[in-house]
Amino acid sequence: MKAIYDLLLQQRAQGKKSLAVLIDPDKIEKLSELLSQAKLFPPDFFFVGGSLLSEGKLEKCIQQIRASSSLPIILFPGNEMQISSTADALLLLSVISGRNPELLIGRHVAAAGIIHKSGLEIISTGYMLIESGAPTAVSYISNTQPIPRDKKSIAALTALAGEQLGMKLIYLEAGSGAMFPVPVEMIETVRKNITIPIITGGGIKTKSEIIERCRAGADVIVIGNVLEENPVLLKEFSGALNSLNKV
Ligand code: 1GP
Repeated sequence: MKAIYDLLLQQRAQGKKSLAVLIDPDKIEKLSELLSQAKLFPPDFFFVGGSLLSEGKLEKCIQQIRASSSLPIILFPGNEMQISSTADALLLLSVISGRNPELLIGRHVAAAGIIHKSGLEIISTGYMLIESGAPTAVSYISNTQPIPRDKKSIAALTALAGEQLGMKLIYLEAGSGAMFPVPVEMIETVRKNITIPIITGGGIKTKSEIIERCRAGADVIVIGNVLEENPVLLKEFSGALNSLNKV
């Protein structure tokens, strides 16, 4: 398989936007239905992970996706226990919006050996939590404060620092099930200040929210909750991406 990061850069160079479906292995009641929809209306990637996995279903979940699809599977780990060599790549997240040293370097040191042995493609990712209307699982679990929604310049400088530190992606995260997705204006400002690809997710529920965020400069849109609840929405969401990519 072509290296996933190279693929992202290539797509970015062509102005192509991507859709990633986030699957939380703890919530896979409708996974078969979602995978059937993904055959008909394929996203670009599957992301797999969650803030807290309590049921040890990561491997089973990856196997189930593999059995039904040849799309890349990217780990989006809530912690170092969510690493599996059966995926294709790992977003190595550093929570650069926060000041929790464990999530900036501590856990990375603990997991470095396992990650190295996994053979996964490692994509160093500056992960930025953005305030989204109410506390989210990710802000609670990470024990960090999100960047206020109206502080575009803090977000832009944080993303720029991430790029200067050598990170390959910036992930603007409102949090799973967020009340409000990351503001469009914030994505626009971050886009103007960095050159690396931008991923955004958290609380995105509609086609227009996808389109606005892509137009603002996001390269990858991640959707979890609404597709978990209602897999048939994938048709509409991948249609939105296709319409943007045709222009
Ligand atoms: C990925 O956490 C998000 O960044 C997914 O959020 O579950 O709200 O779509 P939703």
